Amino acid sequence: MERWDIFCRVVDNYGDVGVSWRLARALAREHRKDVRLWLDDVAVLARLRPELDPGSEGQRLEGVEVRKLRDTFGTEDVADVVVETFGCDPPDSYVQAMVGRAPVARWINLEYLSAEEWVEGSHGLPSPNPRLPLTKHYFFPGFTGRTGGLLREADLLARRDAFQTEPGAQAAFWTALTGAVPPGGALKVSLFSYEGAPVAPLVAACARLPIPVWIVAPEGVAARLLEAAFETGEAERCADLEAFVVPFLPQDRYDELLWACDVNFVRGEDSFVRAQWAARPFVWHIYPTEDNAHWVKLGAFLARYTAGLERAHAGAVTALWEAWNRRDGAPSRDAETQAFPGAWAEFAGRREALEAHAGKWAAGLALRRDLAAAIVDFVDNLL
Ligand code: TRH
Repeated sequence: MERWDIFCRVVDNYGDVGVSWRLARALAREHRKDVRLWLDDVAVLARLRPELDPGSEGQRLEGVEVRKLRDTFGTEDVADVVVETFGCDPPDSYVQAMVGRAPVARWINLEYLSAEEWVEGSHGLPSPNPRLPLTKHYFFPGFTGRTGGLLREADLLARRDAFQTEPGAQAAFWTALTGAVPPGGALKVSLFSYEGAPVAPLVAACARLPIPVWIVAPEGVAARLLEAAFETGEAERCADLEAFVVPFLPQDRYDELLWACDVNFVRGEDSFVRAQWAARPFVWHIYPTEDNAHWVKLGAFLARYTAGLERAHAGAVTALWEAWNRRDGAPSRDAETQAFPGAWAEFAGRREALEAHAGKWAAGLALRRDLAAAIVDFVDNLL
């Protein structure tokens, strides 16, 4: 069995680990690789996979050997394929040990996801190590055939379709999650965001819709913003508006929340991709970067995502995404409060067309090879 070592150092939040775990599991489960996932902070993965012991130095889950990162490695430790995620660099002693290994290990850097054009030109490029006789190859996820594609488990879309076409499965999910089943015709909204998201204006705008609305936020930033919206009186509970803060979900159950809702507010990288596979309208809170480069990333994805949409629908998506990411530069609270309801009402009012588009978008992406298959193929061709 080919040995793969995947290294991940937690920057912050959950996405680095969320993506690394998905890749490790797919390689073990679908490509029969002998995979070790080296994490500097196992506790973060244990949040997504509560079966894991956060304090363990080594444990197995779904065919993956989850290891706490250490400093010392020898040549015999070096795998056939080494994947560093998001440029995290394996430990120095591991890189040194790679020099002595024959045949030389194939070394991949799995980069962050972006819809920007330049990614296609950079995907697969070699980068010789400046000091050692080693070469690392850059592997970029993406939305086109000239990138590494997106993580997508082999059974994901079949499980999604079974859930979304089976009212009993949805009722069971809602009952287990909230103790109740949403009223017929209710608009179900999931919330996962960074600080600064205009959650209070969203809740106030939901209360103005002529239909029942259920808002569900797993514990974290969005849940705190949701509770604050009511505590500050910016939003009032009313007969047709239910808001639930639920425990942070195991990663595979979070997919079910995305499948069960009508609109999903997601963030970062992994939930952003999972919302696309859910084939439901979604709003992306992009990870803000100091240099404001995230606006370019947001615009690049919106351009691809809205290309197939009627202009009016595309405008509604763009307006809500920009308001959610405060493109208008965090206007004064009253301006934002006025602007938001309009953007939300426009978006919510076009839900049927946007859901059809979301289904087409997911189906289009699913025509491409998934990222795990692509990375296996890529390293096989390096031999
Ligand atoms: O947590 P994030 O903000 O992670 C971010 C991104 O990865 C970003 O690219 C990176 O630069 C930054 O970290 C450092 O968002 P993301 O990527 O969606 O990861 C969240 C993970 O948590 C994802 O795998 C889904 C999972 N999740 C659950 O398992 N249960 C839950 O209840 C929720 C809300 C999320």
